[in-house]
Amino acid sequence: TATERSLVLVKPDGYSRGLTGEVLRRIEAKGYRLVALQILTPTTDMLHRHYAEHEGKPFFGPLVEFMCSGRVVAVAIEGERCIEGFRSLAGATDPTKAAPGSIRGDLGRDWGLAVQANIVHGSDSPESAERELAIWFPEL
Ligand code: YYY
Ligand code: MG
Repeated sequence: TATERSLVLVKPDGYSRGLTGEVLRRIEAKGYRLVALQILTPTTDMLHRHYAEHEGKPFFGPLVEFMCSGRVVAVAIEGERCIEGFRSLAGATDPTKAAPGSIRGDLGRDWGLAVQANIVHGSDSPESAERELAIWFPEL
């Protein structure tokens, strides 16, 4: 096992629905530490870098537009295997398919209305975490 850092984003739907505290509560209850936290409206430039792996996919444009439509809470977390652990807390990408008990499974709404909206983002690998943390927290 290894102490890792991961990037978590509370997306505009999560922030506007007042779910930030609930997401942070679950992260802390799991035993991960909050290392840095910022509330901001991201620029399209940041989002293009953040979601570079999805460039060219049909949902890329709507995803970037959604992500800069409002405030986002960026959180750097730290803990043993927290990259995989937070992905597990978040649940599957599609909120309807996400298991009950997960953030998306418990709190996410069906994608019928807004396909991009699934409350949270979490880095998916150590390489992604390092790359994404440098975008959102260059000072870390
Ligand atoms: O890592 P995760 O957020 O669970 O999913 P990704 O496959 O990396 O996709 C990033 C983001 O894009 C997802 O959270 C919602 C959105 N998205 C979408 O709008 N439509 C899809 N078919 C797949 C993903
Ligand atoms: Mg992803």
